[in-house]
Amino acid sequence: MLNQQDISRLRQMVAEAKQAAIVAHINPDGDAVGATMALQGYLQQFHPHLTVQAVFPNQPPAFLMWVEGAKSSFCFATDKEKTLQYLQQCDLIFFVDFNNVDRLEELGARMRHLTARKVLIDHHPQPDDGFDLEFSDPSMSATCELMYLIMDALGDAKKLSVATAEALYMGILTDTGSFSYGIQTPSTFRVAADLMALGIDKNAVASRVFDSYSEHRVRLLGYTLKDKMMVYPEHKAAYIYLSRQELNDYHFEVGDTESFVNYPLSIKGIELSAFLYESLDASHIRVSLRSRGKNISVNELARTHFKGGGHFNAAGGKFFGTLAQCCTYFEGILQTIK
Ligand SMILES: [Mn+2]
Repeated sequence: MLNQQDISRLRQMVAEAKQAAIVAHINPDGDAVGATMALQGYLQQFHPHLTVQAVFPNQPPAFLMWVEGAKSSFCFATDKEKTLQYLQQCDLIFFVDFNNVDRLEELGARMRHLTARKVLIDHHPQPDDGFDLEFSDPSMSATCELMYLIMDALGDAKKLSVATAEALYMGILTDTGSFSYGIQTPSTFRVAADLMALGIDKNAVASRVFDSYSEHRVRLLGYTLKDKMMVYPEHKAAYIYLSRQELNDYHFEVGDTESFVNYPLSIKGIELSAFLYESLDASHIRVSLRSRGKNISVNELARTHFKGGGHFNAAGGKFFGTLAQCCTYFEGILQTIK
């Protein structure tokens, strides 16, 4: 629940600031890009005294970049000096859709000494300390849902631009798998209804996000499900795994494997799914985890075994070793799950 005191403090912090940045997590997804660009659009519209800039630790996938303002966002991975220079001059920094500065990797380390006020807006459990103001609510389906409610509490929701509303809608749409999971309260549907009333083209948003894959991506999915999926009905689990070579064979681009991890869950009786794949620089294995229902917390699984975290039903982490070792390790974990 939003409390009026936090909203007043936010209003005051924005009024007092001159230069702000909005920073999302590494490998930005639809919710991260949507929340970041919506907040930027909102601040530009309602608080024009403020210079504001979206900052992504690395490049978001192309199918998210249609959102207004996204193309002029800063990308730390490709332009470190410009990004750091901008951040150094900020007196206000928003952190959206994550709650642990470690998730920014190198950018996080480079930001530690900054003295700007820090505001968290996020829906993951167990937020870190160290923020000056926290909007953290794991009952939200998406950071974009929370972001809308904050804008509403500030009294501005009815005047949002269509572009801002579409960015927010994209975040809810992607974080809930088109309104099929992660929704815990009726609030999600109320927010979606409000966004629709603002005039968004919801079919066009869905189409831009979900119908813009390359042929290579669709073939990679086919290959993965046919040849690279292990199913363990006795453990109600399945996983898929890909090497860097296989990703390269299918001309992998950022975002191509987004949502792959959800496919094994569409098998009847499977409650736990993992996607294990070699990182870009082959230094480690990226681990993406999903579960269905209330039996398995992949947040706990990721925290215990893969130096990561996330939500009860969706989380991620890392494994340091080879892909084969990671598969064996994961199979070992399955033995411990009833
Ligand atoms: Mn999210």
